Amino acid sequence: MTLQARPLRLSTQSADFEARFRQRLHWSADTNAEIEQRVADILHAVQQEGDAAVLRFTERFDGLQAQSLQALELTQDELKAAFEGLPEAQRHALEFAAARIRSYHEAQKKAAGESWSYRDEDGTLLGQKVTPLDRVGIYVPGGKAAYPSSVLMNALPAHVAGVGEIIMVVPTPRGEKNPLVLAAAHVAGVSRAFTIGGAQAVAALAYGTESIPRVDKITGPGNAYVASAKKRVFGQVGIDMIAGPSEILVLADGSTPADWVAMDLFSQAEHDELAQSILLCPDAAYIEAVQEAIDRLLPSLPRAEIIAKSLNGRGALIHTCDMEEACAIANRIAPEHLEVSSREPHRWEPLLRHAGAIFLGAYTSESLGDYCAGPNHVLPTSGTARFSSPLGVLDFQKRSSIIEVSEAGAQKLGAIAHVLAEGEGLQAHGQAALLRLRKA
Ligand code: HSO
Ligand code: ZN
Repeated sequence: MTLQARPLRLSTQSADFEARFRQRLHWSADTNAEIEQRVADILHAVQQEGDAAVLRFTERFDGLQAQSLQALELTQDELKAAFEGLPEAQRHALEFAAARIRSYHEAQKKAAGESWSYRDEDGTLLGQKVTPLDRVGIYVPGGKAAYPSSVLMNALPAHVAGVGEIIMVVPTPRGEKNPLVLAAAHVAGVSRAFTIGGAQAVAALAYGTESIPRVDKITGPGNAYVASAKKRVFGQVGIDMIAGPSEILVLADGSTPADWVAMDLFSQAEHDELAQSILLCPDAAYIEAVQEAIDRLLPSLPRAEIIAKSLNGRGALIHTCDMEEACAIANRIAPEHLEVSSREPHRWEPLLRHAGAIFLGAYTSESLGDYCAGPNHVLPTSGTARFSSPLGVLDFQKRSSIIEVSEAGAQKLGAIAHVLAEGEGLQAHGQAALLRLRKA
């Protein structure tokens, strides 16, 4: 049987567009009660028993046995050896990508992650002091979603932010290590790494055990167990986000070779059967050309089956009246990745408000952003780009307000504070302000 990928064909002009469009977009992270209960039990056990529980679950779920958790720690020498054992092309690619990701995040820190202050007319000093987190945990998935690039994307912004200690956990079923993941940890400057995963690793990072220090924030993607564990420990520690399946939206005016766009749609579809690839285009003939390219190019890809399932189940090729309407629909979708595959990307960019990352022009394939353009590839999914942002330096810092009131300032502010404190019935607040007023 030949594989076919036929994304849903929609036209904004057809009467049933709205209903079919909404149905195609719908996705819910259905929380499974059984998973929730198992995760709650694992968290509780790790909190109570520490290392012993982590070892027990690691043996049960990953088939990896060890005498102690220290035995599951990867040494810096081991990470370095993994790097040195790679072919030269891979070592170069990792270092090249890391350098660009580092530069981008350094620019981000300069623009938005520095302390600032000013003095008002009374000489009162007001400002914001930015400090890095002391210690963070980075969850790196194992198995089929083991992405060395994600190690770089999580660890490098933490490093640039100035985080004191970066602890990586990576599930390692039966002890089979992924050399590229270890090498990426070396390149990104991970401080300590453990071959543990699942809810038990999240628990160890959140609560701390005899061998694993408690962290302040946990970032990085994972399966349903990891997502559920991250949600549960939130509050005790910070978390980045709960990521859904990958998404790409291509906004095309018909000027990019159809093969390029078809491959870009595949590039996210190949992540996951639930990934979503959508094309928005005002040119009906071009949509035909992209479908033809899909048919022709798909069979050559090793992950054709995943791609076909993703495109058939969640993909769409949408014919719009014009580019303006395509931009409006893109904003409604608020995709993780938005490619503006147009001759005039800067004409459309001002109309685009909601997207995790915006890729401008025919040469900017989303895959370049996944690996080495520089910006982070950990992005808001499932429409959350309406209110959230890519992972970055700011996620590894926190801000403290700074207030130094001058004597003159205390006179003015004291009178105001006194009035408001009286209104709230809080006498000590009012008196603390009044005591500092100059006696007339
Ligand atoms: N596109 C994925 C990231 C990734 N792609 C890693 C390849 N490797 C989510 O943004
Ligand atoms: Zn990707």
